Amino acid sequence: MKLFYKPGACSLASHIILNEVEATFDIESVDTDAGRTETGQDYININPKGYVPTLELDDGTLLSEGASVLQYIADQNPKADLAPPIGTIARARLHEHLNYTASELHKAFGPFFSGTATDEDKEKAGANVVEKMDYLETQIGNEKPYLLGDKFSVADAYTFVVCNWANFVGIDLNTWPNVAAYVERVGSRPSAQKAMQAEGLMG
Ligand SMILES: N[C@@H](CCC(=O)N[C@@H](CS)C(=O)NCC(=O)O)C(=O)O
Repeated sequence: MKLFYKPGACSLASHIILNEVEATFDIESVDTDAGRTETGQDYININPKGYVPTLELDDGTLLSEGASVLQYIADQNPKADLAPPIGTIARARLHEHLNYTASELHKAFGPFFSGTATDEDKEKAGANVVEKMDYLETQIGNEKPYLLGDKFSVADAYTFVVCNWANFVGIDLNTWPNVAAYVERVGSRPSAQKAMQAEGLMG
C-alpha cells in the first residue's frame, strides 16, 4: 500500500491510522500546486481531484476522500477496533463526527491555506473556526476523552489533525480547554508521533 500525502495536511489522519493498524505501507509526498509526486508521477493520474489523501492498494486500486480512506483501513483491520460495526448507531455517530470535521471544521480552515484569500476572508474564516470549535468543545472532555467516548476511533485522528492546524494560523487552542487537552491526548499517541516524525513535522 502507498499513501499519497502532504506534510501536516489532512492526509496525516490516514497516516496515523495506518500506523495504528501496524500496516505495511509506503508514503509518497505530493506537490499539489505542481501536480507532481515526489517520484515525478503526474498526480492527476492518481487523483484527478488533485488533492490528498489518496491510498493506493497493493492491487493498484486507488481510494480518495479522507473519511473513506480512514474507514476502509479500519474495516480491513477490525481487531484494531477503530470504527464501530457497520449498521450500528455507534457507526452512524462516527459518520456524524467525520462529516462534521470534513464539511464544517476542515472547510472553515480553507481560507488560511488559500493563496488567494484576502485578510477579510481570513478574518471571516477565523470567526467560522471559532464557531465550529465552540461546538467541538462540548463534545469532548475528561469524562469523554474521545469523540465516541472512551474509545479512540478514526474520527479522532482526523479531528486531531484539523484542530492542530489552529496552532499554525494564529488561533489559540487554549480558548477551548477540552479541545486543547484532546489535541495533546491524540497527538501524543505513538501512531501520531511516528506519523508526524515521518512527515518531517517534529523539528
Ligand atoms: N474532500 C477531500 C479534501 C482533501 C483536502 O482538502 N486536501 C488538502 C489538504 S488537507 C489538499 O490536498 N490541498 C491541496 C490542494 O487542494 O491543492 C477529503 O476529505 O479528502
